[in-house]
Amino acid sequence: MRAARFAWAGAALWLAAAAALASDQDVGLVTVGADKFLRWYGHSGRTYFIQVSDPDDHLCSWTWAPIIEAGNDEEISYEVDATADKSFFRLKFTDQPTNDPDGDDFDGDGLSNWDEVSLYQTDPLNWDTDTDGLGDGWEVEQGLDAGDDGSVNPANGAEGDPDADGFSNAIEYAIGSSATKTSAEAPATVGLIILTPGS
Ligand SMILES: [Ca+2]
Ligand SMILES: [Ca+2]
Ligand SMILES: [Ca+2]
Ligand SMILES: [Ca+2]
Repeated sequence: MRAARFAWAGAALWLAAAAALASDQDVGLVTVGADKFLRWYGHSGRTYFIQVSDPDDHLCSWTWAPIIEAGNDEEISYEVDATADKSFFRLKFTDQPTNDPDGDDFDGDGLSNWDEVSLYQTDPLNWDTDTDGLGDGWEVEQGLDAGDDGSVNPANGAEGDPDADGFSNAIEYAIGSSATKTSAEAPATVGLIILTPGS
């Protein structure tokens, strides 16, 4: 288990399941001396992720913890510590088969599970974290914010056009061109062919 600490005091924990009932998990807070741990039963074949509530925006904004745990039919512990007034956590899991929980790409967006939670703060179980129709991997590749659907900065959403070439991100994504370079990769024209019945 990777070492990571998050503030904890008088908290709550939510479960979210990608492929199984949340009630199937038994999660608790365990105190050992001055240390505190989230502890749950790790089912074999199940992969676990943890989200931490943003202390400045509790229950609205969540951060992916840099941790991926594979269940092995034994308890899993994740250390947290108590420096904040309150903290909240979400345990997410999937039953997708894997021999490489870190290196696999569960949602098929081109980013490994580990890179999503440790580098990009994107959802490893959702190919389009901000639901703007642009895949996480493509947004990262293009330097767009995969956590902003355009409501913060329009350039990051489907209608954005950061390279000002007249083609929206949605179009560039659909045809596989660059959203940030007005290069030869970008389409010169978009044609519309109208078919009419023969006379
Ligand atoms: Ca992925
Ligand atoms: Ca993703
Ligand atoms: Ca997106
Ligand atoms: Ca975006």
